[in-house]
Amino acid sequence: MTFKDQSIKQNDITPEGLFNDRRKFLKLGAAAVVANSAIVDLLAEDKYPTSNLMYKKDSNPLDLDLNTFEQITSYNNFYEFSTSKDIKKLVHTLKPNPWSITIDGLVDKPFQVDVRDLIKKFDLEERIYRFRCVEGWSMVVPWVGFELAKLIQMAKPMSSAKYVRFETLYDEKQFPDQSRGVFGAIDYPYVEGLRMDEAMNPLTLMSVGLYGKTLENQNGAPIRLVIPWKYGFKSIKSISKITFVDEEPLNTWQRANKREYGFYANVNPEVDHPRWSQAKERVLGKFFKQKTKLFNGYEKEVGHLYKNLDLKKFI
Ligand SMILES: Nc1nc2c(c(=O)[nH]1)N[C@H]1C(S)=C(S)[C@@H](COP(=O)(O)O)O[C@H]1N2
Ligand SMILES: [Mo]
Repeated sequence: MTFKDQSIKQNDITPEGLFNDRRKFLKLGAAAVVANSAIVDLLAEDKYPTSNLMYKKDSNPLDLDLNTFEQITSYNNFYEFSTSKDIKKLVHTLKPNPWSITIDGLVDKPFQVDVRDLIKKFDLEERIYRFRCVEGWSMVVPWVGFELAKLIQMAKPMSSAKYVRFETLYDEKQFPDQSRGVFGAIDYPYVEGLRMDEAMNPLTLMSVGLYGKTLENQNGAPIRLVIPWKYGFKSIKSISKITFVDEEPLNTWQRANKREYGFYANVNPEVDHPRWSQAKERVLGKFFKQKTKLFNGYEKEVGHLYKNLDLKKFI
């Protein structure tokens, strides 16, 4: 059994459990461990609970200052549990393993797969990205995942597929706020969407982990989207369905309040939200605000996608 298979089989064991049983972990295969510098770093520094993901490390060329694991996992938006930021204490009802995900719609190869099997099909990589919420806070996160483009290639979309629509699992037992129905904050299941070229952009990530280990429930376990140049609400959590469609999907926040939210949600310091200026942001853990950048600093990579779009109109 390869190290990768073994680590996936051991998903039921918490990373903390593995960490406490370090000798057992090391016995999984010295060669495999040595081959993975990220894991070696973690073991050497004793900094984080041991990873159960194997991935290629990001060299952090922009020299971004990472937020801590504690910060990233303790200040969250996840309305299926609560409108508060203290989601961590509520997420024990979410059971991310096993977890089935369906790929359907305008594709030649629709399929249904367990997330653990899906992960095995791709080489995972770390992506250190800025992450900016429309509420005016931001952070830098070392995500682990694979490019959405790779999954799209696997599904073989038809030429009529112009958009990709994502849905969070609907299960009132796992997500307590879903049962509040019309009295809840938003309609469920949570829905998001991307234009096909946005979905195919190499920055667009399907994330299955952060800081080297599988996602915490509060961050959208077991699989979530990460689109670093768009406001955080586009990065839909705990995905159970991905559908290829020919029309622009009506995403949850646009549906809730069309005046405040649109489909694109590109980070733009010059277009204010009715309740929040977008000119500046507070990085979690920092006292002074910093200037927000167009496309969250990823203009070089994604600016071309919006050459013919009025960014003031298409919010
Ligand atoms: N299903 C679902 N996905 C979601 C949300 C949510 O409430 N439900 N909140 C969004 C918002 S507003 C933000 S800012 C990010 C927060 O991600 P994080 O908690 O991992 O930082 O998740 C996004 N994805
Ligand atoms: Mo957000």
